[in-house]
Amino acid sequence: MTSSTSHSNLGAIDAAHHLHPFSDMKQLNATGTRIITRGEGVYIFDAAGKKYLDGFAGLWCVNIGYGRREIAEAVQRQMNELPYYNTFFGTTTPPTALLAQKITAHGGGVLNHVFFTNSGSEATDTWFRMARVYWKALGHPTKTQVIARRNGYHGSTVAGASLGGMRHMHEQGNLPIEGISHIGQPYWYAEGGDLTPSEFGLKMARELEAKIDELGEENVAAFVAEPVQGAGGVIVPPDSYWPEIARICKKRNILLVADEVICGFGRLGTWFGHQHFGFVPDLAPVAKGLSSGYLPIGAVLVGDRVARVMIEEVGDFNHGYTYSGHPVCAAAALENLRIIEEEGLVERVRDDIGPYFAAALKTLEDHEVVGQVDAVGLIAGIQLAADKATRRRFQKPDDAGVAVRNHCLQNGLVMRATSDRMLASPALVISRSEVDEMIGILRKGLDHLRDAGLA
Ligand code: PXG
Repeated sequence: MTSSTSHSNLGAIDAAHHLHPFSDMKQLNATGTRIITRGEGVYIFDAAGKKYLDGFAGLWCVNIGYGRREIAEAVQRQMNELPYYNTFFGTTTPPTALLAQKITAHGGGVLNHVFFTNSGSEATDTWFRMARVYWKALGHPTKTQVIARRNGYHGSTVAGASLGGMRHMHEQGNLPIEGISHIGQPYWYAEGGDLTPSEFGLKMARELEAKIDELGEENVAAFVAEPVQGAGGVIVPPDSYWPEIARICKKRNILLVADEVICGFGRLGTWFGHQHFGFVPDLAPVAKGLSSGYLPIGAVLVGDRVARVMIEEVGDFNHGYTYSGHPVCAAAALENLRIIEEEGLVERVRDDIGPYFAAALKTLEDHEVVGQVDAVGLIAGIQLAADKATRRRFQKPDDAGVAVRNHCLQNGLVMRATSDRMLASPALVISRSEVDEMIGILRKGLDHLRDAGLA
């Protein structure tokens, strides 16, 4: 399937038969699908041979970059040895057991167990049930409510889309389901008004306490949030936010769930995002960077407090997926984590390429249409602004983001736009010159927006 004729056929076949996630299908059928055929390092190539710097690591997941033969070889070895066996009813497979050990070795001494899933969404559904089962086993059957955040993202299953705080998702499928409520997000630039970021961080954290009071502490099971909110626009909370959230969860005796699906496995320059912010969650769903997207696998990291109850009081958790801990996916993930460890990628993000990336992006703050750059490790949100001095946003924020995103794409850079924030999340192996290339193309996209005359 490499000739351009077969690829043009593929475009038509795809349009005729494939319903895509989060895509305007009518528009897609008119414009055609982009077919990506190859990847190497931080670059991807389309069917026409055009090269793009992937500033987004696939969908925030290809942490070790594309084209790592070691993963392909590990997968092939496992395929030949044992392509499938399950982890139900008291069995396991070697890569699955070793993967559980390797993940928990980075869990700071408290996240010592994992439950395997195939995706971040399934990890969400898993901890959601587990949190309720935990409280019931402890004799608190009314502790079932879960509090999440407006504009958060936790996946597309029914629990995931309900916990997420995206209105356009709730509108489809009569969501959220019962037992879920949302508080505000720590998005200072847009919602902080005259407060300092630090004051605003405390204010937003205290919305959690107010919500617990409203629902009654005896009815609340857990609070969930992403350490850095990803799909919602890379919203980096003020420093005051997480310590206050952790304090409230502890004082009010509710489980703290850190959704590490994007932040896990080095993205923030720590193994997990909560380590960057200095708090310890009770449960932490992961996926994406666990296998760098080479094969689908997710998990829930389970802290000692919950694990003890699940093992000693619950015993049999009636939950699991045919492919929980799939040996081939586990072999890919194991090899991925070996690469991250042996190449020191987490430390590289923390000490070298992360600070370089942040400093290089900060140079964009001199641009007329950039209000603020938020960068931690190798994740960044670039806030577009119609008037920097007053933090005034474009009247049609989505149009502003799309204008920059499309210009970047034409010029060989994949970026994502959430409304008027440009999101970057490159592979952890990106070099300094590739960061420079990325920012050069992005700057041209920003020039294009400035010259487009949007108000
Ligand atoms: N939690 C978080 C924080 C995520 O970002 C999920 C859970 C769900 O994971 P799965 O593996 O079920 O997709 C995610 C996924 C985007 C985008 O456009 C983001 C995600 C997925 C697809 C697109 O930013 N995040």
